[in-house]
Amino acid sequence: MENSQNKRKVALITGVTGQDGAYLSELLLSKGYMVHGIKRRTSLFNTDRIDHLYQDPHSENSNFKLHFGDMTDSMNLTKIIQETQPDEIYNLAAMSHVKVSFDIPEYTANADGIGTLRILEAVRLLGLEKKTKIYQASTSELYGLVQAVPQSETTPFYPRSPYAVAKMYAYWITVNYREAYDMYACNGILFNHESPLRGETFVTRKITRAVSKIALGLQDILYMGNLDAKRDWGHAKDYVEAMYLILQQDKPSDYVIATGVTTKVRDFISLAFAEVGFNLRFEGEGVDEVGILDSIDYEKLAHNVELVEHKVQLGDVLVRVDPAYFRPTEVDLLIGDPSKSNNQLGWYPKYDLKSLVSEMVLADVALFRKDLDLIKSGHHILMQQE
Ligand code: NDP
Ligand code: GDR
Repeated sequence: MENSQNKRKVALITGVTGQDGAYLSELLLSKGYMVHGIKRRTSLFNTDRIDHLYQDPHSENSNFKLHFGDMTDSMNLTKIIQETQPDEIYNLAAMSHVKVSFDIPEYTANADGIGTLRILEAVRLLGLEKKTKIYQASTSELYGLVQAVPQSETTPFYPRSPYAVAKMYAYWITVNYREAYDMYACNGILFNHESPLRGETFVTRKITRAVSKIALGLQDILYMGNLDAKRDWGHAKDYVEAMYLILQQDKPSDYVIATGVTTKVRDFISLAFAEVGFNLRFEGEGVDEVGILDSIDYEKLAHNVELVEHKVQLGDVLVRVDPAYFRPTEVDLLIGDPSKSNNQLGWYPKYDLKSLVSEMVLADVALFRKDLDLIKSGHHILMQQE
């Protein structure tokens, strides 16, 4: 523990139930913080990712506390900030799905754009501008249509979705409050980061779930959108370390957090299938492109999936393109330049893509193995496809 009990730092995390919120909570608790999180009211519990951190709210020694709230409710946010008097706010809450933002653009602008303003303004109105440091979850989606690569803190933005446009407002209002009111407010411009806790509809998790289900005989085909998009993928565990470091500097600033390595969606698919011993070859073009099972590494299959029998045969089509997953405007190429965070924060990622893919696939195999056991014992399980 880095903070002693009587002067422990207080953090407030919006989006605490999300992928990053869960890893960041773990990190800050391990550093001795009192962690407050904002969760939305939902008709069923939505705290799966943080249930292991739960503490009895009646306990006086609790160092993890959840509050109901919403990024669209100024009064609620102001009240929580007033009550918790945080030293650090990590604003992670957002409607974070790029494709869905085309369906709900107004809500996305409200939660992701104006939501950030609500946090900044609450801190200012409560007179906390000298006490409370603010981290804003900015994104590589700001770069959008490629202007230059690799993308750094000085690369111009050209957002390509309602999500990215909302995040662009959030980026600049954070900079503006820093300059106008001398607040410690920073943007982490994070490139894609993934983990076994990644939401099921983001491409990496969609792939690792499908690979696991196909290997276990629970799914036949993986339907995909744009296979040519390139992303700079890192591990969420590494990226929440960067968030923390960004708020521990002498002066506030904005930082790109990335690995500097870019990979095509198609290659991520191949890597994920290879984890279970299935080697693919891709044939065809555009919407007619398919991924075919070319060979099987039986030793790997038995080692990672513990399966001797499986449903698929050599030559089976395991991947097809479905244009329903295409986006009206796409971001083709992201590759970050992390020099500033390397040099100023001393931040370097510990995971590479191979270890990330392996961890995700093995976690999903373990998850669906449980479902398989339930199905075998007569239970009905909904095999929803993302
Ligand atoms: P997730 O989608 O996993 O989590 C988003 C969190 O925001 C969830 O806790 C969600 O709650 C909450 N949330 C959504 N809308 C609201 C709202 N109106 N009010 C309150 N809470 C809300 O995202 P990640 O953890 O992956 O990402 C964290 C942040 O970082 C997001 O802002 C994202 O845009 C940004 N980002 C993510 C990157 C990535 O690669 N993961 C890269 C760059 C930026 P619920 O659980 O109820 O849905
Ligand atoms: P992204 O992540 O849009 O980069 O936003 P996502 O994983 O959704 O897409 C990455 C790329 O894969 C292509 N793609 C598909 N994507 C999905 N979701 N489903 C598919 O079937 C599919 N097929 C191909 C996409 O077109 C895209 O090019 C994520 C989010 O976490 C944001 O909140 C965050 O800001 C950025 O990363 C950095």
